[in-house]
Amino acid sequence: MNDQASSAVALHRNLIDGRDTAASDGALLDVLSPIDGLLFARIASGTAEDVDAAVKAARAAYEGAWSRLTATERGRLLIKLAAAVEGDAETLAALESRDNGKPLRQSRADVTALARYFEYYGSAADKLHGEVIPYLNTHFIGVERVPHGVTGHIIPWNYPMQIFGRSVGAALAAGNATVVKPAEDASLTILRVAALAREVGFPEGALNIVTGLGRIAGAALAAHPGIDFLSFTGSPETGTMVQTAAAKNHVGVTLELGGKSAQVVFDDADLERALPALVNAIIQNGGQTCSAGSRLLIQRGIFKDVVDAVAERFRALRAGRPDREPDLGPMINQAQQRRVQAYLERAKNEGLTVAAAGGIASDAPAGGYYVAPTFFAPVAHESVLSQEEVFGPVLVATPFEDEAEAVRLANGTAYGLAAGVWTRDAMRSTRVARAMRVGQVFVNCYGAGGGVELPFGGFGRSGHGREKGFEGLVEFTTTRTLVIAHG
Ligand code: TXE
Repeated sequence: MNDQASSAVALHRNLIDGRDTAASDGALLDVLSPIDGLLFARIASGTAEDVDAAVKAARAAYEGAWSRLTATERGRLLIKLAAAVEGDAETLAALESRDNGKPLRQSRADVTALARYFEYYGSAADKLHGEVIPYLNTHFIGVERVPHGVTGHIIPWNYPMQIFGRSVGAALAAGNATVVKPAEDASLTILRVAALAREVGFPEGALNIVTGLGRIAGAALAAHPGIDFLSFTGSPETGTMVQTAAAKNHVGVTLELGGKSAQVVFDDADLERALPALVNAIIQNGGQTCSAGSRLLIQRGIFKDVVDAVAERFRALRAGRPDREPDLGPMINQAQQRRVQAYLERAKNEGLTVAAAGGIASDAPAGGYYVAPTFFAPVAHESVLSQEEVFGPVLVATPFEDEAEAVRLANGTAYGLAAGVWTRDAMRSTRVARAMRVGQVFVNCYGAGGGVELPFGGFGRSGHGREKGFEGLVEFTTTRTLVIAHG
């Protein structure tokens, strides 16, 4: 494994060309645990030189050992990696909770999803067919699906394992060689999984990991002329920089940039079923989820009742340390904690009504980055809290009169990632679901537990391109058309 337990503070190095490698200038970044704010590991602060070495290693693999494998052999390696991840599940989950702060049950769910991604894409690798096109009788036209070449993957900190699985798993299955830049706040599980990949026999250079700062290692990867395709999940601002860098090299990019997703609750909804899902959709992972259900749109006749019921649940919520199975853990870092607190302050200064707030567990360490979950109602659709992604445990509720207004409000932000529709009226549920300008709509449910098989991605400020499911595999390919004259 890639960690040297020389002292309490483990050192983790990059994986380049199959070897553990220090940053070219030897620089390290401190890794603080969000649970208590204490230093517990150090990672390499990757440089442009390291990124260049990783891209060259990936190119060599792409032109060498990696490309010599058949699709079936690539798939088998991914399936072996899925088994290795499952075998290492408890260690990975504990490491993720320490590094990221998420409750252990969420870390375990992330490990399961990661293994499923490798299994799903591994078993799909040799089913990625091309097609034959009817043309002149004198010609045979074949269209084959081919990998882009060397792909770059910039991963955020909120679901490191899941996002690594959906992006890198698909890219490898399609035959690309990969260079990955994990988030500086959550690199450790990705490094460990990469070490497992080496153990199960991935050829050197097929999977390279360069940790470090976004503005240095991330920017170098996005701009590297040796990269043939990029996958980015993170903030819209950084997404713009990544897409600009990709444009300069004329390569494609998928962007997954978060959301401000609405849950629309009609007055005939099954509230017993809806209420836990309405709360969980914003509390899961401390609200640091791109598809978090951060806005409730509630039909006016039941507005007060639903707000009261959600408020009651909110008051019982506790943020706490991951090993105590709290409702939510800490925010990822101090900057994110302050960002959420600033939104809360601003909302209060603007006179928004706090319908309910949860608390911070009494045994949560003082140095951790905890935030009490807060529910505001009623909140105007135009307010900052209704329009901007907070990425924390902050929920707003807005009343609506009728179906047309519900659709207008649900689609009324710059984002378009996910939506929920709660009604017993089957015709209406389908009509409203199909009017949502988002990549995924949930009817009488919310969230898909990873949703490995289900295409996912956004409209507008949520980004473009699709990940997960077979669509996500196709994104990591392009085509080559063969025009063969035979008569
Ligand atoms: O994101 P960044 P941050 C949103 C969420 C959050 C906000 C800020 O609203 O509050 O973004 O989070 C790398 N070139 N999401 O600052 O900067 C960085 O190292 C290339 C939504 O953490 O976008 C990390 O690996 N890469 C979201 C990744 O980009 C750069 C998940 C994401 O970091 C870079 C996370 C650069 N110049 C945050 N600068 C979602 N869609 O789920 C940084 N990076």
